[in-house]
Amino acid sequence: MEWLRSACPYCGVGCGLLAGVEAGRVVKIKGDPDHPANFGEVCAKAVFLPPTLRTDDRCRHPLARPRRGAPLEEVTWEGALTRAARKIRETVLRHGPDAVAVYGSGQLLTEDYYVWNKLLKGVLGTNNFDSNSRLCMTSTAAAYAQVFGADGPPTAYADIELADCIFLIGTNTAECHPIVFRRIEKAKRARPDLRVLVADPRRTETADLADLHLPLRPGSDIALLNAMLHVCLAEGLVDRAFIEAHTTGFDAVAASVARCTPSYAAELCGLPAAAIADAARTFGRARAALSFWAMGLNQSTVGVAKNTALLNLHLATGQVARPGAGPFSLTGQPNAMGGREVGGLAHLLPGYRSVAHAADRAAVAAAWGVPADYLSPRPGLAAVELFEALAAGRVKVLWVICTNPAASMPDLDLVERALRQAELVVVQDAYHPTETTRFADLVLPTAQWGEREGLMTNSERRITYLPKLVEPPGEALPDWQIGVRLARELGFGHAFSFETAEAVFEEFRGLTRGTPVDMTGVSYARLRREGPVQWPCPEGPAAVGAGLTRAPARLWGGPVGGAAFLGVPGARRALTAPPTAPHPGTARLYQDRRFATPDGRARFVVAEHAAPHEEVSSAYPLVLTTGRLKNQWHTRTRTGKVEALLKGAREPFLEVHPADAARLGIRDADFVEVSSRRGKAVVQARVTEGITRGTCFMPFHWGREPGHYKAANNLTVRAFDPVSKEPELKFCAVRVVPAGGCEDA
Ligand SMILES: Nc1nc2c(c(=O)[nH]1)N[C@H]1C(S)=C(S)[C@@H](COP(=O)(O)OP(=O)(O)OC[C@H]3O[C@@H](n4cnc5c(=O)[nH]c(N)nc54)[C@H](O)[C@@H]3O)O[C@H]1N2
Ligand SMILES: Nc1nc2c(c(=O)[nH]1)N[C@H]1C(S)=C(S)[C@@H](COP(=O)(O)OP(=O)(O)OC[C@H]3O[C@@H](n4cnc5c(=O)[nH]c(N)nc54)[C@H](O)[C@@H]3O)O[C@H]1N2
Ligand code: SF4
Ligand SMILES: [Mo]
Repeated sequence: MEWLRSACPYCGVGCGLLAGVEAGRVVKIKGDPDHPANFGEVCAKAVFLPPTLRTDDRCRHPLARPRRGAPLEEVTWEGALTRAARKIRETVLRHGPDAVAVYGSGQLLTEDYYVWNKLLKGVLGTNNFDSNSRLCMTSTAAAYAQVFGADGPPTAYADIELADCIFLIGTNTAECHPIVFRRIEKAKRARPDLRVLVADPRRTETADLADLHLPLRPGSDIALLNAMLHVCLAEGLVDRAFIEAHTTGFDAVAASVARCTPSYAAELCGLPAAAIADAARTFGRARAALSFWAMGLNQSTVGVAKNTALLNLHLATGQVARPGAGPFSLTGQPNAMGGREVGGLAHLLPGYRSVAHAADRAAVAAAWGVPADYLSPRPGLAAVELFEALAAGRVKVLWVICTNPAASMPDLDLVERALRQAELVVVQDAYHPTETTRFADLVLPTAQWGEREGLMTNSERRITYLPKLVEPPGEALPDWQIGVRLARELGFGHAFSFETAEAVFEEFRGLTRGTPVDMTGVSYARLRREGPVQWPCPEGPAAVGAGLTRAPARLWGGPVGGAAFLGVPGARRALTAPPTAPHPGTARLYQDRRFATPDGRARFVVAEHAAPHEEVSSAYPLVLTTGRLKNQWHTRTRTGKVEALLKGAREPFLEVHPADAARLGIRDADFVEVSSRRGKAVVQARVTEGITRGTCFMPFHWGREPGHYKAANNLTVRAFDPVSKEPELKFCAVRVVPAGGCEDA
């Protein structure tokens, strides 16, 4: 067996993996001891990758429906792409380019993203290229841009060992970013004075580690964070010198939190005022406070404001721009960061550029060899808008890549209507059937993890090279190659002459020069030789300064497993690099306290509490929040097929508080019917003290395929944040009653 380096295709921790390859198959996985994201640690999802790679339901050949309603039949690649190209050409001629859209995924590799983004925005002339990151990280990306002047988490995993307060808000790190969580646990064991605060309506495995758990009501985070800032102001825990020298807009924020006292917030949050004040003091007095967050903040109609409220707290207390301190968004998917870098959202262009800025469009147009006015200044349709436009008949052609919206989007009735209404639905997936391929006119088989090469960027901005380890099954192709073939079929071969993934990256990295995501110093050769690198990493010699780190080059060239620094947390090495050495990459942003805004100052942004989109009422008296389970990944196309990962996750369930259960006449393990204004689910109740009263929780891993009434997204609401357009997947109003026994579950 040969051991080869790669990285994990599941969560944004971005663990390095060693894949044991034998006779053309990946047969074993272990953690890569040399990878700075995990130092050899690995979680169960990654360990059980091998059985997911060669299942009977892998897509092996292109499939097409001769007409709507007919069964899918095997066709040639040429046949499939000719048909698709013909329909796209026809649609663009008749209805304009905005009648075509691609819906992609944070699980695509950087090269896949780049090719498809260029095809839509640079060739077809529509910005209708959005991705499932819209359901995930866009609230964070928008807040970073508002406050720091650019997207991008400023922190690094190595900060965990340097912090003395870790604030986990709206993240179930233990289940969703398990290797980061283990690192926090380890840090706490090593330094019992490290304070851990958790704000989550559920007492999760994450909350079990907390010195203080704040079981706030869903949707009340802004009140909590503003009250914490209020306490810091009242008790002199703010860093006036930092505010003065490096920020703008403080007075407006200070005024806005003046009335948000702990007792005011206590009311909204359902928390004791004293607990809020306690949390504020722990955060404000810390030498270095580090916060982590994920979907509990982002998936909200006030998702951006939840994020800016947290960033305000960091700025005001000076808990930012130094080692061990700062905000650290946990990216969900393995390459959602890469997607943001290449501009893989409907309002972005490569290199953190915006479709709305003329200079940004001009730079990209020049690189793509098209006239500057060719790129559309209008943001394309964001995920939810896209499905609404499809349902309304305004978008005719939808191309879905590496995501399963018929299970993962809110309000599945709308999604199914949209998919039926579309004139052409193409789904590019590694598996068939999925909830979404059921609606496809064309299903295109893709090479998945281990079957194609390319790059991914993890939560700490670290870029890892993933090699092709084995051949894909049947005729499956890498996602970027399908884009190139379609471009050639459409007559744009000259702009898509890429023969390798490396050639795609070479073009993209040129577009990052001088941008916040500069990776001109990164190449396939370097990543293969030296291992992963954190951007920014410009070409040319390193600027001598603080915060530069790299993995020891020798180890990456040497034999696998011989890690001299195995187990050394952080394996940091501050480099005073000789001026001729290549730039080593950047562990932390803004260490010189110059932010990416025009004046170099970070901006305070007023964030006010606002009620969620849906109010509870007598008809729908409970709040439903949704989320994840440790050993299942999203819509279960991989993890749902591994026996070892199904323990505790065979069927969906509903967590309900005992007081609510008693009132509703529900006992533990009873089947209950959960209804919202949009639909129904029928699941088993888990009566538990581990959820705040008035709230219930359902995992969203099940779509309608295993049974119509198992899908949490039958219930969820598609209202979204006005800035980030991220939908409110963490809050809708529901009614729960004992199931009558006659419902078709
Ligand atoms: N095992 C596993 N790991 C995963 C994934 C997976 O599918 N399975 N998916 C990956 C992806 S793409 C993502 S985006 C991440 C998501 O990672 P997380 O965001 O950590 O996961 P979730 O379970 O969606 O939600 C986290 C917590 O938010 C809490 N919450 C709900 N509403 C609120 C609120 O209003 N305020 C606060 N403060 N908390 C609230 C929920 O109770 C839940 O415990 O996980 C990644 N990792
Ligand atoms: N109610 C509720 N809904 C949610 C959320 C929530 O918290 N609550 N979270 C939201 C979030 S944060 C996210 S990120 C989304 C995730 O939702 P999805 O992206 O829909 O979920 P996945 O199951 O990861 O879908 C990935 C698809 O790509 C396929 N695939 C795997 N590898 C490859 C490949 O290499 N190429 C191609 N072309 N296909 C491949 C898989 O088989 C699968 O069908 O769900 C969102 N939906
Ligand atoms: S923590 Fe995330 S990246 Fe690491 S092995 Fe587990 S799923 Fe993969
Ligand atoms: Mo996500």
